[in-house]
Amino acid sequence: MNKFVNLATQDGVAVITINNPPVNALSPGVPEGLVEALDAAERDPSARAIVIIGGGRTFIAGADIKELELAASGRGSGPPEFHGILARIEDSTKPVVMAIHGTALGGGNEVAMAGHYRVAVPDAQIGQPEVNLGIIPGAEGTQRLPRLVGVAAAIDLCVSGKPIRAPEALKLGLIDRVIEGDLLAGAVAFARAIADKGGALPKTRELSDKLGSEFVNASIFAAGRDQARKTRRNMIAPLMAVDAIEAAATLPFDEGCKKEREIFEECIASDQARALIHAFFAERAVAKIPDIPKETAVYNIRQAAIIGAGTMGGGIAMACANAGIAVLLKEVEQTALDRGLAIIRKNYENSVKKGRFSQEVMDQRIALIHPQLTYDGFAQADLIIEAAFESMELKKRIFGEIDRIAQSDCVLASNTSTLDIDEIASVTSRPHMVIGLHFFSPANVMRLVEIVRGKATSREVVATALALAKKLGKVGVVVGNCRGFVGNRMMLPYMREAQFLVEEGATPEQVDRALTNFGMAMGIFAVDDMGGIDLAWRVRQEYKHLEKPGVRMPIVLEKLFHLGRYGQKTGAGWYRYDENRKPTADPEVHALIEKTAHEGGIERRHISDDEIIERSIYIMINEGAKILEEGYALRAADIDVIYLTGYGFPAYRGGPMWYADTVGLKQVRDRIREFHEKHGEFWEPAPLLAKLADQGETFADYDAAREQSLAVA
Ligand code: 3H9
Repeated sequence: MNKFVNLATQDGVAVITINNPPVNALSPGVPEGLVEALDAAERDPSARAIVIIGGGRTFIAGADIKELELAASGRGSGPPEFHGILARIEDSTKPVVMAIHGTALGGGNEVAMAGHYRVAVPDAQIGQPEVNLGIIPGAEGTQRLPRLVGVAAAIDLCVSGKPIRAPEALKLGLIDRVIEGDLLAGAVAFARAIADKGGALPKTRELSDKLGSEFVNASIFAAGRDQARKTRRNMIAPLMAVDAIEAAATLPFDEGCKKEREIFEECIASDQARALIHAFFAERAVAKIPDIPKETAVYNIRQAAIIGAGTMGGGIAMACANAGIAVLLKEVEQTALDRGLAIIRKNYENSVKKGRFSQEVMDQRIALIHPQLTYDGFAQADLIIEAAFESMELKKRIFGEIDRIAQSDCVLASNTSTLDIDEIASVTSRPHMVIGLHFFSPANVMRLVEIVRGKATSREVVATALALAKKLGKVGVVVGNCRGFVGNRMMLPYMREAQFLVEEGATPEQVDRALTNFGMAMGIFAVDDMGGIDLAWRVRQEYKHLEKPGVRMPIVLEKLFHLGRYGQKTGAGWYRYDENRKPTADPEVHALIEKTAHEGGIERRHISDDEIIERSIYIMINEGAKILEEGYALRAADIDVIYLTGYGFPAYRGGPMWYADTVGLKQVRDRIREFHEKHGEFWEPAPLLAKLADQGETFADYDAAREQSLAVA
């Protein structure tokens, strides 16, 4: 038909195949090809029914997000419009059967729902993930979905954005049959049977029996809006998706579609959609490293070995086992090993209880983790990850030991969060095999892995780390070897500024509330208490020699440490905790802060939430700009991905650097200059930030220019 759509006939059924790799997105040309193919199939007297199927690894994964990006930024000719193709499918005079494998997401599911029937292989995934892009289903999905699955399930699918597998879709009425074995053969046989049976063709838009009554729906919509507010805090699209589904339940189909379109267009023009679409592409761009082409050879990781069964080591072991990688887990003492394993077991048991996977899956995963006190079997490992205490001396000793044992092709990784990877590598005979794999706690859950590239790390080892991150279901971001790498290097000034803010007049609760209202997953003081004030104190001691004499540092944290207030684990830190670790404000901490301020000659004043946000977030942005200019992050977008996947930065703000662009770099620079004058040298403006602001450019412009120059190189 055209280069995207192919038409053939099989056993008296027209088979329309969509070929738009890699994910068969509905890019320009695909809908047109579909219409042509449908016309031809209807004209063909030998075809009694029509099957639409995806070529390659998937059905249709949605509208082309590049098109949406253009529409969101006001470029292009507006968002794509699929009304014509959907009506054309549904009005077909021959039965149309959608044959689904891989994913039918967003516009993909919307096309599928316009078919008269849907069949799918058992592991096919079907869903409406648009809210993850800051939009709602915009191709009649909010109108057809409740007609097929009912209002409550439609709300759940559209608000959560989570896909479901074929068996659940069958239960809900979203598909008509699960096909075991060959999908095309099964779909063709299904289509023939429908044609044999004859009769009227079911059109989703004409269904109404699952739309419910106004009385029953009232509580369902209220619950849906609650779910949206709770699980998608501060986000516009999930609430708007509920509005659109409400239109389905209260208006005729065509009017409901009009309403959906209005809401869709409002969403796509929002800052949130722009930020989330940026995040989507940024997450995929991080794997593109200019000097590491796709074809770079990677080491095959079948057997991993981990040193340290503490919180990090245990979490990394689970992440490996979850991906089917066998793990040797080594500790120095039996009690520590037992404790580590007990935590792993408990975590898995909780997942089984919550129905995330079966007991059988849990048993398989635990069986992949082999606890031990020796280096037995390490000689056969393909990857060794050291996850010991954060001490250079200890890490060097361990790397010396594993260098003597490991096979020559074994990747040697450290989970250090701050230490110099080159110094660690220097004690081995093979620095090219050494890399940092900085996982985030809990490592079985958090998606980020900072991949720290040392000066000698080989390209193959970096490529292996990226492939490993993908296999573990994580996002690997390659960063340079500077103090704290990217994430923690930006985190330190953020923490310090928050402490200055409380000394100057804010309270920990006010700072945390302002930050969570801004959208951070947790306030910074709550983070401190969770991570441990003792740990924060220890990290500070490692770098105390770098602090300049005469430059004032905040000191309340030191005082909390000396009082034994280590945070959640001791029941008290910046907050006081009950036995369920629920925090409350602590007057003792307030008194301590006031006393400290008084002793330091600091006059406390009212601090606004706006100042809290500016000082906390801009200091991070300023550090991010320095990191970027120094080359420790390849792109501003890489920094965004680090903060979105590892530090709880709100996705709908796109990450700190994207957020700076949306505020306007001139405004950010001007405020930083003011803070510099008022608060001193920690606020030294980053030259890159100042330059971009002077030129009226953004970090996104900087990335785009750099992408081009890197491609030329
Ligand atoms: C929508 O449908 C709106 C409608 O309701 C209404 C409109 C009016 N478009 O993720 P991967 C690219 S909104 C364009 O690494 P995986 C991706 O950038 C859409 N490109 O693979 C990457 O490119 P590159 C609703 C897309 O196997 C390559 O494909 N749908 C699209 O790990 C491989 O991607 C969604 O939100 C797209 N739709 O995961 C689904 N999708 O190689 C979004 C992917 O140059 N997609 N690309 O970096 C996904 O969730 C995953 O890509 C998927 C595959 C699960 C499909």
